[in-house]
Amino acid sequence: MKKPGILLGALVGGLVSLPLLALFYVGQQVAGFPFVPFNVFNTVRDFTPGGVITFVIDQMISVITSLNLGRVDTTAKLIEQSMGILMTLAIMVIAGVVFFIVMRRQQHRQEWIPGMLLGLIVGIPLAVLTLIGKQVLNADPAASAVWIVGLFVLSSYGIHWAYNRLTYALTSAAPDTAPDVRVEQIDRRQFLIRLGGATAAITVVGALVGSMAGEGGMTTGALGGNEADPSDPSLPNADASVQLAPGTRPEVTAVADHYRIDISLQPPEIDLNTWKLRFVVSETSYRDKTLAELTMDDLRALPSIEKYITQGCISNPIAGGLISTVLWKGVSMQEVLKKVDLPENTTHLLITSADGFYETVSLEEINGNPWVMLAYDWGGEPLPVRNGFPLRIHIPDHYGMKQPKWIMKIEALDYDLDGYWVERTWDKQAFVRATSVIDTVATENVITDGDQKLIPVGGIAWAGARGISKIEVSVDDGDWTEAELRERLSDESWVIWRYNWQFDAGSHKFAVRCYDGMGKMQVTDPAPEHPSGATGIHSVDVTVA
Ligand SMILES: Nc1nc2c(c(=O)[nH]1)N[C@H]1C(S)=C(S)[C@@H](COP(=O)(O)O)O[C@H]1N2
Ligand SMILES: [Mo]
Repeated sequence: MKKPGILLGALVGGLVSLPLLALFYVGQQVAGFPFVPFNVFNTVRDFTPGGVITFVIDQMISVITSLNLGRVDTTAKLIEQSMGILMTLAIMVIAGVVFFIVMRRQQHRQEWIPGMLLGLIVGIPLAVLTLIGKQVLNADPAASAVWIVGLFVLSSYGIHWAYNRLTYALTSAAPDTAPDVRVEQIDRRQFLIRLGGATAAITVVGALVGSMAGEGGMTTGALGGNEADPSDPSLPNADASVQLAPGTRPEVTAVADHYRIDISLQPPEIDLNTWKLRFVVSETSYRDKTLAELTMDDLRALPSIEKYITQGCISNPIAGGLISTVLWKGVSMQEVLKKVDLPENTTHLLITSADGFYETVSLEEINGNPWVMLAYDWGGEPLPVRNGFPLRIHIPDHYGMKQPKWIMKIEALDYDLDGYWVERTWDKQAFVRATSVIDTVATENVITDGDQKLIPVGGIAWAGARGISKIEVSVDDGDWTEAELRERLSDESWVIWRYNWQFDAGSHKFAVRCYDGMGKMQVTDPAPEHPSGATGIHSVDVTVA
C-alpha cells in the first residue's frame, strides 16, 4: 500500500477543524450549546496561576498600545477569541498528524473504529473541560456533552475517511509504471481540493445559519445611543460655565462606546424569563438554602436611584481608554436587603456571576453607603449584554474588578474571601487612584482675547466619589498653574477641566496633576497598573505652529 505522509495528516486535521468550528457555532446560536473553543479557553485560563495571567495581559496591553492596534478592550478580546479558535485548530492538526502516524503502522485497511476512537480521545477531555468551567451553561449539560463528543467523533471520522481515500493499494503490475504514479498524484490533489471545497462550504453555510439564528434570538439590552451633547438641557450640569476645550472626550460616554473588560470570551446571554436574583446561605458544603428570590420586576418595583457614574478598570494605563461615564440606574443595596432575611452573623456578601466571576462586598460598606447599588439600566435602557445584562453591582470608589456584572446569586457569608482578581494577585481593596489626563491641546482653535492669543487645553480628572478639588497644568516643566474645573455631572463622575494657554509657537511639553476632594494630590510617582492601579503624571508633547 502507498500511505499518505504526516504533512497530509496536518492538512486534513486543519481542514476538518473549520466545519467543526462552524458546527459548534451553529449549535451555540440555535440550541445554546457551549462554543467549545471559548469555554475550554476560559477553563484553562481559570486554572492558570494568577501571576502568569497578569503577565500575559500586561504583555497584550503593551503590544496593543505600542503597535497602535486600536481600542485596548476590543482588541484584547479579539486576540483572546483568536487564541481559543487557534487552540482548537491546533488540536485538530495534531490529531490529524498523530492519526496518520498511527495508521501508517497498520497492516490492513481499517474502517470506522480508529476514527471513532480518535473522536473519543479528543472529544471527551474537551467536553470535560467545557462542563467543569464555571460559566453558566445555557443548555442541558448531558445534551451538551453528547453534542461535543458527537461532533469530535464526526470530524475525526472525517480524518479517517480522508486517510483511507489518500491511501492506494499498489497494483500487482510492475511497480515501474510511471503513469500510475502520476494518476495517483492527480487523484490525491483532486481529492484534497474537493475536501477543501467541501469543508469551506460547510463552514460558510454554518456561519450563515448561525448568524441568522443568532439574530432572531433573545431580545436583551440596547447597544445604541449617541454620546450626549454637552449643551443638552437635560444634563445635570447643562448650565455649567466652563465649556469643553475642543477635542476633549465626550463628557457622557455613548453606551455603545463604554469600555468592556471581563473574563468571558463571549458575554453570557441571560434570559429574563428564567433569571432570578437568588439570595442564599450555605447550609452544608454542598447545599444552599434560598433566602429570597427576586425577579427583575421585583427589583424594578423597589425605589430606584440614578446618577452619572464614572467607572474605571484597574488595568487602565495612565490616560488609557478603560474608563467611561454613563447614567446608571438601579436600586440601592440597602433597599434590596430589606427584602432578604440575612442570618444575624452575616458580614459579607459573595456575588457570583453567569461567567464564573465572583467578588465579595462587606455589609459594612453597604450599610455605610446607599450608593452601593444593583444596577439594571444604563442611559435609560436595560444594560447591554456585554456590560452585564440584566444586573450588575456598583460600589463607589473601587475599580471595576470589585463589581460583578451578570449577577446570578448572592450568598451571605460570616467571613470574607478573595474575589476572582484578588485571588490572581490584584489589590484586595482596589480603591480608585486619583488620575488626571490631557485629552487635547487644541492648536487649531486659537482664541483671540484682546491682543492675547490663547490655546485651549483640556481633559478629565477622576478620583471616584472623593471628587476633584483642583487641577494644575505645567508647561515645559514650569510652574503649576490652576486650571478651570467644569461643574461635574455628579459626585461620582469625572470632572472636565480646561486651561487657556498663552500662545507660544514651538515645541512644548504639557503636564497635568489633580487633587482629590480632600485636597490630597494624586500620586505623581509612576507605578504600573498591577497590582493597585497605575499612578503617575500624564504629559504630552505638542508643536505649535
Ligand atoms: N461577571 C463579571 N463581572 C465583571 C468582570 C468579569 O470579568 N465578569 N470584570 C470586572 C472588571 S475587571 C471591570 S473593569 C468591569 C468592567 O465593566 P464593563 O465591561 O461594563 O465596562 O467589570 C467587572 N465585572
Ligand atoms: Mo477591570
